[in-house]
Amino acid sequence: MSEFKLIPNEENEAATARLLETGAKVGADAYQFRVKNQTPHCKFGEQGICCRICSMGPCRITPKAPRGICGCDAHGIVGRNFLRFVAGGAATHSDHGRAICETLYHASPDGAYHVKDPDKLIRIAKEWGVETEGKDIYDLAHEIAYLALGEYGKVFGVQNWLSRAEAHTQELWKKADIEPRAIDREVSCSLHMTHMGNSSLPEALIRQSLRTGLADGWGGSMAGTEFSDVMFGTPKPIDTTANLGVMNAENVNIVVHGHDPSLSELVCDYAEDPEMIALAKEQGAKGITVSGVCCTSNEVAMRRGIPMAGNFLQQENVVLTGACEAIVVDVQCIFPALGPLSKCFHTKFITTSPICRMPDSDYIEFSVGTAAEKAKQIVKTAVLNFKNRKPELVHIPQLKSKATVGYSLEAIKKQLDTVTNSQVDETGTLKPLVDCITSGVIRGAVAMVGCNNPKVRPDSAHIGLMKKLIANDILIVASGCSAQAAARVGLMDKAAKDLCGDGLKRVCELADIPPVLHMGSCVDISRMMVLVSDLAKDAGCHVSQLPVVGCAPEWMSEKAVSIGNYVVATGIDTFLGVVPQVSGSDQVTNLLTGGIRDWVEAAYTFEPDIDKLGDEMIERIEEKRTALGI
Ligand code: BF8
Ligand code: SF4
Repeated sequence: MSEFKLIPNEENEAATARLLETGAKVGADAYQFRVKNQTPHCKFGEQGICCRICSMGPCRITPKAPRGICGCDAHGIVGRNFLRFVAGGAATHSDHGRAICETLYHASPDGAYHVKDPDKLIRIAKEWGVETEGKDIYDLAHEIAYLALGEYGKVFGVQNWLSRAEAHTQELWKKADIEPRAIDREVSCSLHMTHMGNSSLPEALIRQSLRTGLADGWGGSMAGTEFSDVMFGTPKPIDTTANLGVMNAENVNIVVHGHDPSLSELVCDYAEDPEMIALAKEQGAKGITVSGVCCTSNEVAMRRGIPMAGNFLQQENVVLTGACEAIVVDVQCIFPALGPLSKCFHTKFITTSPICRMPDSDYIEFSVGTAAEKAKQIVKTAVLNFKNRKPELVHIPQLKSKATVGYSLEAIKKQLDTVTNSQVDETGTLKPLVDCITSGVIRGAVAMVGCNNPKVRPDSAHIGLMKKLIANDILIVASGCSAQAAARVGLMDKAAKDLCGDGLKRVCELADIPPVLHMGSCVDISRMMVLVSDLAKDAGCHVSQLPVVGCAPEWMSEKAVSIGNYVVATGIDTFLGVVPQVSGSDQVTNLLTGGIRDWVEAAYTFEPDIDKLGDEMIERIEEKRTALGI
């Protein structure tokens, strides 16, 4: 029997409880207390039947008041609220992607940002029909970045990257009239459709939700992923560590948090600068440790092996260690609570983006032109803050797991290639994976994604489901906070193969991979879309026929629902453990959980009982195998 053990949930929870004791000493607030104040939640909000899009309202639907003042019924209100939610998520991911394109547009050999993966840039240029012959790589980068920025407001036509999808998927999109046009247009059109006095027909609202989701996944998020790879390198398998124990009590601790690697990459660079390390030593520290929270952590872990301190619901914990000199944030998923919380400690809460301004923070605006100087200023601020630490408040839970991360699509194909020694072209093949699935050695795959959420015992659904799935020979690709949940407990340790069924275990051994593959941040779910499309092409079937499903058991953000929409619209059944705020309309619920299957050959399952959710996923995978005759 194997000695390998995951860190149990109880140990993580005990660590949090111990940190909250430190918090109590300094009068710190924490999400656990705020949840209590906010519970029970407003029933109208939970069901999606409160409308406040015009000032005749707010209107709330009850049996006695079945229509708002304008006459809109529950189905229209729920559908509009859902579409606005999706538009918020698509806008957020896509604007992140736009920032990456802008950074690439300004990349230069002697500037702060470079082209680290010229091959990938050339591949994209060829895909987009741009001449590459004899062009300086930076000229090409600027040309492609300009074209990519144009995708946000393109006058006519649909997103360039739709052509990466399997042919049948593209046909479905055309037939359902959900091919995304300009990214900004889809977001804008969603807001237009949901303005007072426009659409209240659920079918039209949900159709636009799918289209807007696709503008994210096959547009804005894909730009974020692809051009981050071009600038910072396409991830390859790399070893790192995860959980709060990656922080080091003897070092200056800088925690990077947010989503845009343009900031965190440079912070990591300067943290390695001998001048900064010498300064840290002068302050009495032994060195500098950078660790990450949320998706920015995924970005720098995958490309540089920077340790992962935790996911979304760990962000307050890193400050509660009393050993965090600076928590440096860019955009998205950042608790405004970090401002007041950091004031209870010596921690500097450094905001950097005009998109994310918060009270009680030190604002050091970061932009492409001043990136190097600002990154240095941030690192220096953290280092000089070491002497303000209060040793009596320092407690870092000694929990740490090993993890191998960085499985981009390119890396997965390469890894498979090393197993089979097959002759592959530069873009590789997934045929060995197809063979494993066809033969039944692996039953299928699940994309585990999304946040954690206090409505679910944090991370328990992610971990419980992953354990169940790998024991059933189902391979997992993970991203975002789900990936970090896995890494924190040890599921990305290659030794976790011992928790798999015999088939998956053998594959992990042969391919030298962990059973849960870290594919990156949430924008990197675009990698998964290309993965399933290529898998379908290599298997000679449609995406919707593959024994593959998606799952976000603890999701919380608008971005997560935008993701859900493009995953479903790509033909992948998607399982949610937190029910979206649509239960006030059976018409909208029925569309999402069934009706949209007529358009995209996939739909949602909402199931808060996590055990059942797991069973239903396994059942779906087996149904698909049976239908394929494998
Ligand atoms: O984009 S998984 S909590 S960190 S929204 Fe946020 Fe959710 Fe984490 Fe990354 Ni994604
Ligand atoms: Fe009420 Fe209609 Fe205005 Fe919504 S749009 S707040 S339902 S009057």
